[in-house]
Amino acid sequence: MKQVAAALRERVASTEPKLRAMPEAEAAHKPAPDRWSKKEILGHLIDSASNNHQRFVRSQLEGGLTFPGYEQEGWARCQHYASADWGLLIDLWSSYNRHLAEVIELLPPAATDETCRIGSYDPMTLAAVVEDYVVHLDHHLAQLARPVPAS
Ligand code: NI
Repeated sequence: MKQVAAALRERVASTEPKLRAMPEAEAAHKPAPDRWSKKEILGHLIDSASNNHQRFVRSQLEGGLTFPGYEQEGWARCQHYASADWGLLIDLWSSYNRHLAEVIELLPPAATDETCRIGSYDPMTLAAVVEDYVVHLDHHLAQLARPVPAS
């Protein structure tokens, strides 16, 4: 888990300055009416952080838990990420992930073997949930790094 924590810290350290340098207009640009802007993608990553935070903490206190999935479009819509303040989203995403890196680094080995059932997915160990968290993060960080076409 130490390596995953280090990888997560590295993602925040390398991404945060790029997000801060991105103009609000680029962050708010929707490539199509039914596609997410960069604000909405970063908001989705905050939702991923908050849902996984619950899994990382609760699985240490009580094993073998069942967690709800989260309906990503609804979460983004309810929280109005499309019109959220870009700086606030960056602050929240960066701080949340710095904290999650601490939580991950300090996970007791016994907890990482606990089984998590999430939504309709097959049961997986907490260690696999933690690893998937960073894989999912990388998928969306690649989207955030893509340039917005000039309009
Ligand atoms: Ni996603």
